[in-house]
Amino acid sequence: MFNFDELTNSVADGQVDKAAELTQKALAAQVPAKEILDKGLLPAMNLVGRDFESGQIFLPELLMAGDAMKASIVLLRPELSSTGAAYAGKYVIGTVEGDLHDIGKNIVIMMLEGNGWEVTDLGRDIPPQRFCEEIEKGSYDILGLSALLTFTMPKMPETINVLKEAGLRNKVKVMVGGVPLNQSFADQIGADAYARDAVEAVIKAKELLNK
Ligand code: B1M
Repeated sequence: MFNFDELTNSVADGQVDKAAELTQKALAAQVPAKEILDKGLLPAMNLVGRDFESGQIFLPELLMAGDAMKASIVLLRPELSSTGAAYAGKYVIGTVEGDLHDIGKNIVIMMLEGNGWEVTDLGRDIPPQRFCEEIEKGSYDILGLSALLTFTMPKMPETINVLKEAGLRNKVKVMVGGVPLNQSFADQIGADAYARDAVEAVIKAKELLNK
């Protein structure tokens, strides 16, 4: 039996090398990547999020935990994004302006790729105009916007407005996601879909194409 707690603690403690080593160990023991993510890695982010909020840890610790998370997730990528799935469509995604959180977005990308989507990742801290330029020049089915901070959420309606002003809103479906969001926010800003997590992002993306 693989010890998920040890992996969780190594990520939460920001031990980059140990976290990567334990992730390798889990993969070598044939633990499915999705299980490593759900049982070993994601709980670490909840742990540090809680400790940060209660003032038990500070930004440097948060940063180190984020680095350990990324070092582990990258090892899961080959399995999560390997695809036997048929081509699904073109998806462009980014984290909105002012927001540096990209771990969740990167997981969404891997799951989409694993389900046949061709994904362009614009990265993080992406201004509305940059999203707009990309939609103008590409032929994307879906634009995905991620935000993890309550104070960057307003960049989502701003991006949708910039698309409208450029006459591009009908060219692409807009999906939004990130921990502070919910369906009613998505409805309020005129997004076409809201996804709670990466698994739901895949389901909603498919639904959007069928609409
Ligand atoms: Co920050 N941070 N952080 N942080 N951080 C949060 C979000 C916070 C909730 C922590 C807390 O206080 N409990 C809090 C936000 C509070 C709020 O806004 N109300 C917070 C804060 C305050 C901050 C700073 C402001 C701290 C400071 O400077 N004083 C600062 C802001 C910097 C900035 O962005 N401008 C900051 C910085 C950072 C780090 C850079 C150190 C680091 C991020 C590293 C990185 O991403 N490269 C970090 C981290 C790691 C976190 C927590 C601990 C973990 C986030 C994470 O990766 N979760 C987080 C607390 C928490 O969430 N529990 C916290 C795991 C990830 C897999 O989940 O991102 O939710 P998540 O993604 C999910 C879903 O949300 C969804 O699917 C994903 C996978 O299932 N999803 C989508 C996401 N995007 C989607 C898009 C979709 C669909 C679904 O479609 C397009």
